Amino acid sequence: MKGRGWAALAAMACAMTGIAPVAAQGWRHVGAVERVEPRADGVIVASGPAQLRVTAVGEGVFRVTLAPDGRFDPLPSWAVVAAAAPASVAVADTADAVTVTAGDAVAIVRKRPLRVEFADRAGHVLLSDSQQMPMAWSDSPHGPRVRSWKTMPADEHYYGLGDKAGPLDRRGRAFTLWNSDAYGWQGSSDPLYKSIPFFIGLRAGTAYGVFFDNTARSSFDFGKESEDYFSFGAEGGALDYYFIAGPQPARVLQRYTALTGRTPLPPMWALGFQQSRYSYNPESKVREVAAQLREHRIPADAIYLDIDYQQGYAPFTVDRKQFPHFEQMIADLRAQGLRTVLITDLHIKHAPGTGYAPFDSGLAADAFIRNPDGSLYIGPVWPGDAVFPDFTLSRVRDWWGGLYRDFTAMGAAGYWNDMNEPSVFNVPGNTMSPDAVHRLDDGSQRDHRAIHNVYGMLNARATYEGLLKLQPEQRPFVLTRAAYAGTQRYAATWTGDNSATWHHLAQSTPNLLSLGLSGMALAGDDVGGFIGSPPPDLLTRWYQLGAFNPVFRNHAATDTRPHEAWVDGPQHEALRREAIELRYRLMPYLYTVAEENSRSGLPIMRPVFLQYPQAEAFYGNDRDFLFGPDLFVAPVCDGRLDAQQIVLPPGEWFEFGTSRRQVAQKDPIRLDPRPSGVPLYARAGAIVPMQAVVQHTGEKPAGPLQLQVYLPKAGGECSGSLYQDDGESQAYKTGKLLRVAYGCEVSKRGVVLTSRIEQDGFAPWWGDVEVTVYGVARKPSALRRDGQSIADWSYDPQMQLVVIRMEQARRGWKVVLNL
Ligand code: MIG
Repeated sequence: MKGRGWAALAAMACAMTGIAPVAAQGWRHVGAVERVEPRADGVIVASGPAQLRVTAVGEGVFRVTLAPDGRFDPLPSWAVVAAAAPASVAVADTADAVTVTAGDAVAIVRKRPLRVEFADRAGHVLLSDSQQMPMAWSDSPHGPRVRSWKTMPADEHYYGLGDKAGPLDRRGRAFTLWNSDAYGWQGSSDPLYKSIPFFIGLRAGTAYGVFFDNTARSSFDFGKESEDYFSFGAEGGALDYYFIAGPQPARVLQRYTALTGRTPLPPMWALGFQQSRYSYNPESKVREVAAQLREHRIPADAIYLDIDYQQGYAPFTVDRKQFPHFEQMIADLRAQGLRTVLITDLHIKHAPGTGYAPFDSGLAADAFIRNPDGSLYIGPVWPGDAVFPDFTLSRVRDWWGGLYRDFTAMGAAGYWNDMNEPSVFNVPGNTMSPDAVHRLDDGSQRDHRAIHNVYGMLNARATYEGLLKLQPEQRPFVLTRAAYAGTQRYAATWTGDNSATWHHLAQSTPNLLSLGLSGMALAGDDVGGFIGSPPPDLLTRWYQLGAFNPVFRNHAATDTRPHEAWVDGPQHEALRREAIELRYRLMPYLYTVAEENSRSGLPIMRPVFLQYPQAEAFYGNDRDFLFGPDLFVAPVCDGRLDAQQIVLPPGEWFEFGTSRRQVAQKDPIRLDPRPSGVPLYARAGAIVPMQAVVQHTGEKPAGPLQLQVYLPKAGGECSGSLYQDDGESQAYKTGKLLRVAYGCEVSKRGVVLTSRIEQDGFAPWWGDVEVTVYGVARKPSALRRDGQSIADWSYDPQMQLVVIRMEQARRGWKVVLNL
C-alpha cells in the first residue's frame, strides 16, 4: 500500500469509512523551499508567503513553527518557561537540505518538497515528516486548521497526553484535546479534563518527545487512521511544536520539564493520606470524621471540604448555619494534625447588589469575561448564574489570588480548583461560549476557542501565585482538575469523576503513569471511585494501590455509601490501615523522591521502561510500576482469584522487607492473589530510608531513622539518598535542608556501608540510625563503624539479615561488615 500515494490512500479510506478524504479537506502545503535565511539559532525557509522556522531552543531541543502567511503568531506560550538557544548551534545549508545541529540532535529541513526530520548525531532518524503528507494548513469551510503527519515505524510506541482513558500505549488510537467535565467517563471516553499535548515516542529503547504548543481544540492520531503515519494538529492557532531528543525516555522528560517547568516541592503533608467526601457537612460531621480517623488510628494529614460548606454554593463564602465555628474548626483540626483543604471553584456567583464581595470587587475591577457585544458572559453552574474571571490577564490573576486572603487568615492549608475546564451547566458543549472574549496583557483579545484548553491552568496559576503572595514563607497546595502543559508548576491534580468499579481501579495506574510522563507527577485519583459504592474488597484494594500514588486521597460522591477506612469492619480496616501505615513508614523515601521530581521532572510513579528503556516486556504493561527509583509495585487490580502473574524489571529484586531474592526472568512469578498487601519489591542495591509509623506528618516519629539495605551480589554496589527539611516553608531554598548519600560496596570479604552528608543545613527529627541489611547469608565475624567495633547489632539466620543500631549517626560514617 505504501507506494500508492496519498490521494489513492485517502480515497480508499474515504470509500471504506465514508469520511471525507484528508486531501480533499482543503489542505495546503509549503511545497518546495525557495528561500533560506540562516540564523544564529537555526533557519527560516520560505516558499511564496509561507515560512517555516526551525530553531534550537536547548541541547537536543528544537522548535518548529509554520507561518502560512509569513507572520509568526505573536500569542505568547503559556506553557514554555525556558527556551533559549544552547551555546553552540551549527547551521549548514546544502543544495537539498538545511541542517541545524544542537547538542546530540540534528534537525534536517529538506527542501523539495519541504519536510522536516530529526536525527541523532550518528544519522539515525528519530522522527520524520510523512512522505505522502507534509505539514499543512487549511482555511477550508471546516475552519482554520494546522496539522503535521509523521512516518510511523511499526515498532514505535506512544506515551503521554496526560490522563487519557485506555491503555498507557496510545498506539492505534486517536484523541481529542478539549478540556471537558467528563462526569462518568469510561475506558473509551474522550476528551477528558486535561489537555497536555506532549507525547514520548519509544522504539527499541530509544525515545524522543514532541510538545505541540497549541491551546485550541487539537487532536492526535497515533495510527488509527493509517498504520503508515501518525499525526497531530489543531483547529486554530499555529503549527508550533518542539522536538525533544533523548535518547533515554528519562532524558526526554527532563528536557520537557525544563521547557515547561517542574513541580515545586510540595508541603510534606500533601504526601500524607487525605480524607475527602462530597461533602462533609455540617461542621459536626467534619469533626466526627477527624475524631474517627484518630480513634481508628488511620494516619491522615488532610480533610477536604467540598461545595456544601459554602453559602448557596457561592465561592469564598461560608455557610455559617452549618459551620458556626468555621475558624475554630480549622484550628481544632490543625491541632489534631489535620489540614483543611477548601474547594474554591472559579465560577463567581452573579449576584449584583447583594453585597457578595467576590462579585462586587470583580465587577469593579473589570475582571470578568464578556461576550463580543460587551455584556458579561453569564453561565449557570453550582451557584446558579455565574461569571468567570478573565485569567489571561495578569491583573485578574492578582485579583483572584487576593480572594484567598480570608481563608488563609483562617488557617486553611490547601485549595481545590474544580470545574475549571470550565464546566458550565445546561449549555451546548457544557462549557463557555466559543465566542466569549479573553483579553491578554498585550491588549489583544482571543475568543474562547483559542484559550479554552489553558483556562483551567491559568485558574490554578492565579491561585498558586496568589497564595505565594499571601503567605510567601509557605508552600502552596493547589489541586486542579483541568490542566494544560506546564500546570505542574502550580498544582497537583486528580483524574476527575471515576467510578467504583474494578475496571476503574485498573485504569488508575495507566492514567497516573501517563500524567507523570506528561510532566504532572503530583497526581492521584479518587480512592474507592467517585461514582457508585465500592464493595469492601474493591475499596480495600484501592487503598492498597492508592498508598503508592503520589496524591493519596479518598473521595466519593454524594449518593454513595461511606468510603472511610473503617466502614467495612475490623478485617478490612486492618488491611487499609496497614496500607496507609506503609505509606507513612516510607515517607522519608517518598519525600526524597518528590524532591528529586522538583529538580529533574522524573515522576514519582514511573513506568518500568522509564528506568529500563530496553525492557520491551514493559512497553505495554498497564498494571505495574516503579514507586520512585527503587520500589516495584505489582498491584492487585481485579477481583478474580486466579494467580497473579508478575514479571520483574531487569536485574535482581527482593520481596520488600525480606531477604527473598528474585531474578527477573521470562517466566512470570505466580502469586496467590490474596497476599494481604500489594506485592512489593525492592531493587537489589537499593537503600531505602524509612521511619516509624506516625498519625500525621507533623508528628515526630519514634525511634531512629531506618535504612533498609538490599544487598546486591558480590561485586555490586548500592545507593540511596535522603532529603529532609522542615516540610512546609520555603527555607530549603536558602539551604535549610539535609541531603545524605548512602552507599555500599559488596565483596566476597564483606560489605562496606557509607553515609555521606552532602548538605547539612537542617537538623531532622532523628539522631540515631537503624540499618537493616537484607540478603546476608552468614553471620558477620565483626562489625566496625569508623574503625571502632559496633556493640549493638544482631544477625537473624532465618531471615538472613543484620540489624545495626548506631547512635549519633547524623553525619558521615563508614561501617564495615566482615563476612
Ligand atoms: O459537578 O464539588 O470532580 O470531585 O466532589 C460536580 C463537587 C462538582 C466534581 C468533582 C468532584 C467534586 C464535585 N465536583
